[in-house]
Amino acid sequence: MKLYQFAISHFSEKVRWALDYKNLNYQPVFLLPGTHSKQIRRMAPGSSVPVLDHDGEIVQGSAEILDYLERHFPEKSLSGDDANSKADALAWQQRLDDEAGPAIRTWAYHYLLQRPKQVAPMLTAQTPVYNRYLLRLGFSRVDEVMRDWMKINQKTADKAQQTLDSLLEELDAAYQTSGYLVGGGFTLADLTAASLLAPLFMPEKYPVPWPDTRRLPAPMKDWIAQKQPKLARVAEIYRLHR
Ligand SMILES: N[C@@H](CCC(=O)N[C@@H](CS)C(=O)NCC(=O)O)C(=O)O
Repeated sequence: MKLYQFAISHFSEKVRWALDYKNLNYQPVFLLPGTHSKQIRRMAPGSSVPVLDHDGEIVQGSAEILDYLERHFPEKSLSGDDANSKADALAWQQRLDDEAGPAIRTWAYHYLLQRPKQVAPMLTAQTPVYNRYLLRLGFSRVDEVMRDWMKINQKTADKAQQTLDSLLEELDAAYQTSGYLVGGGFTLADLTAASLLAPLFMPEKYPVPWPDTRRLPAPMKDWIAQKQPKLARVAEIYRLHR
C-alpha cells in the first residue's frame, strides 16, 4: 500500500492513524502542496490528498479510505460494537470532516501564513529540504494562492473560530458521558476528532515541526491557550490511542 499525503494534512493524519492502528504496512509518499495536483490527478478524479493505492486499487478521501480499510482489514475495528454504533460513528465523522476540518484549516492558515518562517517548514515537512527554501523564496505568491484557493481572510477566519467554539463545546459535552464519542470505546469518531483538531494541541507524533506557540500571532496564541481545557479529552485520546 502507498499513501499519498501531505505531512501537514489533518485529513491525511486520519488515515496514517487508521493504518498504524491496524498494524498495516504502507509506504508513505509525502507530496508538496501545490505541486501535488498533477501527480494526484493522474490517479484520481480530484486533486486532494489523502489517496491510498492498494495494489493498484485507488481510493481518494479520508472517509472513503477508512471505510475501505474497515472492509478489507476488519481486525481492530474502528466502527464500534454494532450497527447502531457504526452509524453514530460515521455520522460524527461526516460532521467533523465537513465542519471541523475546513474550519481549522481556514483559521490556522490565516494566522500561520503571517509567519512564513514558521509555516514553510510545516508545509514542506518530510519532503526534500530545498523545498523549504524554494517556498520561502516564492512565499508571497504561495500566500496569495492559498488564501484565494481556500477563501482565507480575517472574516472567514473569524467565522471559522465561531464554528470551532461551538463544536468544541459540543464535543466536550459529548465526552463527559463515557470518555468516547460513541459507546464506551475508541472508534473512528474519536480518531477523526483527534486528528482534525490536532493542530490545536500539537501532538509530538504528528509529522511536522510545530511552531513555537510563543511566536504565533497574538489572536492565535491566545485562543489556543484559552481552548486547551476543552481540548483535554481529545488530546488524551490522541496520547492513548495513536
Ligand atoms: N474530504 C476530503 C478532504 C481532503 C482535503 O481537504 N485535503 C487537503 C489537504 S488537508 C488537500 O488535499 N488540498 C489540496 C487539494 O485539494 O488539491 C478528505 O477527507 O480526504
